[in-house]
Amino acid sequence: VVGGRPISPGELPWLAALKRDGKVICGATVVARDHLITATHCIFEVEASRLTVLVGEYDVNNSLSDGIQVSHVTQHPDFNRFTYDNDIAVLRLADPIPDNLYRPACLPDFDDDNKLEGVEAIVSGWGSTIEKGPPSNIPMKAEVNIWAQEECTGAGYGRRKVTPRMLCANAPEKDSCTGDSGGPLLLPRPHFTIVGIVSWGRGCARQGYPGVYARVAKFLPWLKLALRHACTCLP
Ligand code: 4AZ
Repeated sequence: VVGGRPISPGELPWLAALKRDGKVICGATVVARDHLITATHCIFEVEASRLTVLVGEYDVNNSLSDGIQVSHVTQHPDFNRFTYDNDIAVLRLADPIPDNLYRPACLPDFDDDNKLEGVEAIVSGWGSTIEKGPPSNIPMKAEVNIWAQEECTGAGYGRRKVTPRMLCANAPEKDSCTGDSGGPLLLPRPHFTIVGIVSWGRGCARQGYPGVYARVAKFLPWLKLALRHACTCLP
């Protein structure tokens, strides 16, 4: 996260770090006892056996555990590895998250979607704090504003298409960045609700190039199946 500040321990308990071969590669969001949401591009063609998630961790360089083993990955069947359309995936865990660490985020409801324009949301993660910088040991957060969809499709991205399954968000000098991918874009009210998944952008916090997120509300029917109806914070 560029232009953010450290979150305090326990402040965003649904924020998880995704590890591949023991190394943090992306963020993820807890939505049920044994399910998290992330970006498909984070785990594209990676076997579940190589993946673990850190839940309730703060300093990922001094983590208390190796993480919880991922038992199954559901990539979105229409993920496009060139355009990043449909960049969403569900991770199933081999063991449920322990009670004391379990605090899920909510999924949006359908009509939320057109109300998102102009709304302030929170992006968070262990990604770079400056473009091309190293990842952060502790999670950072920043407030960003969700763009009108027409503005986003007309943004500097030009030929690189922003599809209806995406949303744009930024604020001056604030953005998601490398390593934040797969993590949540959250609305704090009325409950912490995951409206976006960090997906792509051109650099970080560049003027005219907002962060692009998978638009979670577009995937609710698919998510309910992939989550096997296990989600405890459905609207
Ligand atoms: C990345 O490489 C990445 N500024 C994530 C988010 C953004 C850019 C790049 C958005 O994972």
